[in-house]
Amino acid sequence: MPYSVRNLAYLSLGSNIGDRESHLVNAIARLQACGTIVRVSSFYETEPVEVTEQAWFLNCAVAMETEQTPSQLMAAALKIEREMGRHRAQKKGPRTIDIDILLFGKTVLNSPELTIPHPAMHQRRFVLESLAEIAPEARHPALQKTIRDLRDALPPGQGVRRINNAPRIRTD
Ligand code: PH2
Ligand code: MG
Ligand code: MG
Repeated sequence: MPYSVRNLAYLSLGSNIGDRESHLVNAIARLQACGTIVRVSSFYETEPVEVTEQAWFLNCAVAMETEQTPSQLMAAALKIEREMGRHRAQKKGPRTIDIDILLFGKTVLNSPELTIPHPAMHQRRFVLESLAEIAPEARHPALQKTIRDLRDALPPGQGVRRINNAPRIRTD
């Protein structure tokens, strides 16, 4: 059998166009082709950050075990985005679905195509609240802090509201 490595990756998913909830559910279903989804956070209604003149997002965090490399997983995520009709009109602007790799095991990677950990994750409440729900003790391998500590260190601001009646996604 060929040698393979299984890694635990954390992803952030977001949508602010159309049926946002369906888009998150649909993207999670498609990601199952890339490995095993082990946890999905609640869905969060979140204030847009960085490009603020756009609709509020629905965001969630996903934990998955995968034998793919970071660049294979990123390519698969971009393909899912395209298949789900994402058009890249404006950087950080409105989108049907965005799938970002936050953490990939203990990997620290800075290539022109891909930066891991995600370069903005420690500044974004929508990322840290959803990720802290499923992995509070996970460690940012460059900053050497847990997700809970990064979340607690955020300055006030960036509205994030957990949705109570979001779909329960089975991971068993
Ligand atoms: N994604 C961005 C920029 N700003 N804001 C929220 N609330 N949620 C996002 O997913 C988001 C954002 C760039 O990918
Ligand atoms: Mg993004
Ligand atoms: Mg992205």
